[in-house]
Amino acid sequence: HSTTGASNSAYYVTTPIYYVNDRPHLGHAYTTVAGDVLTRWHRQRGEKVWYLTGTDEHGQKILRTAEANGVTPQEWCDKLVEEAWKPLWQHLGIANDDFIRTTQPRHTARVQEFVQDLHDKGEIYKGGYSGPYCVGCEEYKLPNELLPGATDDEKLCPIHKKPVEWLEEENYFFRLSAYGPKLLEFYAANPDFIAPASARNEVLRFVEQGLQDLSISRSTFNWGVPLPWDEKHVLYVWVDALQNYITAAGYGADPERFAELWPASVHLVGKDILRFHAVIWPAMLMAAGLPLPKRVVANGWLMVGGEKMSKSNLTGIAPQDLTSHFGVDAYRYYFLRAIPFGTDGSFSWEDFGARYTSELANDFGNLASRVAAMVGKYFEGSLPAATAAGDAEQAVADGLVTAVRVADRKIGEDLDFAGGIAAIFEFIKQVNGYLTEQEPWKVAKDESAEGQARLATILYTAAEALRATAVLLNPVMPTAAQKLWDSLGAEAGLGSLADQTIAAVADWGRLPVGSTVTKGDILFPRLEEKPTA
Ligand code: ME8
Repeated sequence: HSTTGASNSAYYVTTPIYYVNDRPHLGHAYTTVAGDVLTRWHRQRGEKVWYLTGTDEHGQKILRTAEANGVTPQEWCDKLVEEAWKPLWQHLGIANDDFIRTTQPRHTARVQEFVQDLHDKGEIYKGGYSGPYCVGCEEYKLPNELLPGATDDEKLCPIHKKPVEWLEEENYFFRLSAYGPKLLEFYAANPDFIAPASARNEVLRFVEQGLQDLSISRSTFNWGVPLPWDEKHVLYVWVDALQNYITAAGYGADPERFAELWPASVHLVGKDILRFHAVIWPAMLMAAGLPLPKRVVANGWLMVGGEKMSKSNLTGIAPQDLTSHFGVDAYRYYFLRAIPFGTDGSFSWEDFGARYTSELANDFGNLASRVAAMVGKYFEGSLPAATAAGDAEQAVADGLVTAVRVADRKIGEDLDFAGGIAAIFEFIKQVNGYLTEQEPWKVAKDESAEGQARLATILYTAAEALRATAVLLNPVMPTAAQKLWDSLGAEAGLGSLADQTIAAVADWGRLPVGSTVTKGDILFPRLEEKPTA
């Protein structure tokens, strides 16, 4: 069963393919974790989902890094992919279905066919271009967007704050300028194509100014995909890179798979690369006669000291420094919960520590361990039946219905991760409030049949609420959710956590009476002192 439309279509999510000139940092992990949560949420709906990430390995930036390190570019890429990028995604529990590398023949061969096709259709012509170029962005810049440098002659890239270089080349051009009106028509007909609204407006303003044709080849170096009709040129790295989304999906190689996956449901990107995805990529697909992706969603920037966090201003914090302190689950949770998706945000140890303690350890972790402890103490770990339910219990069940509805819309549709997670934690707060009001530890002292029936009802209600919480938080914090599932003894009656659907999660009373509840691992242990280094 699928809610994505045609029965053969999968929910296909992509991340940018990252440059492997250096190791991954918090910014890359931010986009990839967001994509993973989105992916897992749709899986939890029972949909067919495909999650793609990978690496961008051609271009001048990679070539220069390899040269500076005295190895071939291929050796450099192989090393970074295997030693840094793949291990980080594994460490963070990223459940990607494929990992595309742009140096793989399954990519380069298809890319050559794609551009040959555009060439055959007259979409590509030979011309000359000169202009300021930023190697960091791998992009020609417009003179009016540059910042002043140290001398009169020096101009800086507005993103990298590094000097641009003057490039003058004879190369091939894609007739991008012809697509301005068609793109504007497309944006108007598909108001949800670009999100958030700020990103959409930026793209509209940019395209309304008129587009220039795009230089799509380089002849001054050879680390790239050779143009099939003129092998002295390699394809511009961005044109090569964007096509990963279709080459990985089986374009030109596996028509059945391609029909299932393409067009992508969501391209997740940082706002720095919005134009490539919302202007150049759709124009090239139009030129090739292929369907356009359904959505391009831009995340904001993680900032350090008021600047976009980048390889050069990291202040030395790697994702692993944070996971070793807070754990992987809390890491996945924190950035999505603390920063509204689409806006810029800063990381601080203090804020992370505060949320960890109040939201994860106290509100969520303590609730789970208190409930398990009481079922253990009063009912020998066998979940009792709720035979005396009333308005208070109904209110908890109603709260769950709301939480599921809101979270499903916000996470699954709007990519408002902070809002969706907040809705789930509202429910957790409600359950805590319910226990505070019902005072099961006092009710336990009433040994009458009514007293024991109330105690059983309260504990069933709390455990059943936790059952739902485990499912709802599984996409965000899979390890903690699994521990909770285990501690509720839910698998025996309900099957695996992965098999629980969002549609059924609010059906009250699913956790079977008699489930074996045990006090498992503490979900979020007290933090050690913050590392000083
Ligand atoms: O641009 N905050 O690769 P890249 C949030 N190879 N997200 C950030 C970030 C930050 N401070 N820094 C990086 C490229 N990102 C191209 C992409 S796609 C066909 C080719 C994330 O290694 C964000 O998603 O520079 C951004 O778009 C991406 O990393 C850029 O990674």
